[in-house]
Amino acid sequence: MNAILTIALSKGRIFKETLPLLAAADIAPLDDPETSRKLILDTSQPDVKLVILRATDVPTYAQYGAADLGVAGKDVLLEHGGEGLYEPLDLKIARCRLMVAGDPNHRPRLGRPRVATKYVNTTRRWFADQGRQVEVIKLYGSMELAPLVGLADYIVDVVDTGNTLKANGLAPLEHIADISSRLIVNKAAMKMKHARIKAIMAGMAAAVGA
Ligand code: PRT
Ligand code: MG
Repeated sequence: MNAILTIALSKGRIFKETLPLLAAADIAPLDDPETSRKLILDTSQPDVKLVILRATDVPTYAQYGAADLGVAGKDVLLEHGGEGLYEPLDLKIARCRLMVAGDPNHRPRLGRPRVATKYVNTTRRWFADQGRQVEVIKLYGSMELAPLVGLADYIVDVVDTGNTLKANGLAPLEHIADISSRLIVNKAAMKMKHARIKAIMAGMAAAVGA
């Protein structure tokens, strides 16, 4: 019997879009995380388990080896920093753009503009690299609200269709990065479980964009 191989995923769009890629590696979950309350899912391979996490926690589990593999958005990886992780495969799923957005008609306050975001590290880096002084305000969700109630002048968030911005009178202003989800691998696991991880990577890679 092989040691268990654990793959960390988040519910929602990443789970849905990763399923066909896992299928190409002969891995099918035996439960649906949207309806099951289980956080560890068995799969068609008895020695492969899926763990279902918040999207922002996926790199942390993989970094510490609590998961061998994971699927995480590049937005989440930029913010995490990627310590202890390899990022061998762009899965080209859950694509979007990381943007600075705001009300195009709003005049920023005097002094340092305020930027609300859950991506505080990436946001600090973006403005610091340009020598722009801003005050970064950490939020955990609904960033679009912040400019509407005067909490912030700008937000940094991921944008797909732009409909959420538009519905709130906001517009994309600056493009920070193109985002897609990446396969991540714990560095020690890549050595210790190399053959099995390589096989999974090959199966998923063959299905990317297919
Ligand atoms: O939702 P939860 O708080 O649990 O966590 P999460 O938002 O971090 O996870 P999830 O599952 O919503 O997103 C996982 C990953 O999907 C993100 O890390 C991104 O890499 C990627 N992704 C792709 C997106 C979007 N597209 C996206 N549109 N993540 C979030 N959104 C948001 C966007 O910010 C907006 O609020 O969806 C809303 C609709 O977007 P528009 O532009 O189409 O209106
Ligand atoms: Mg979400």
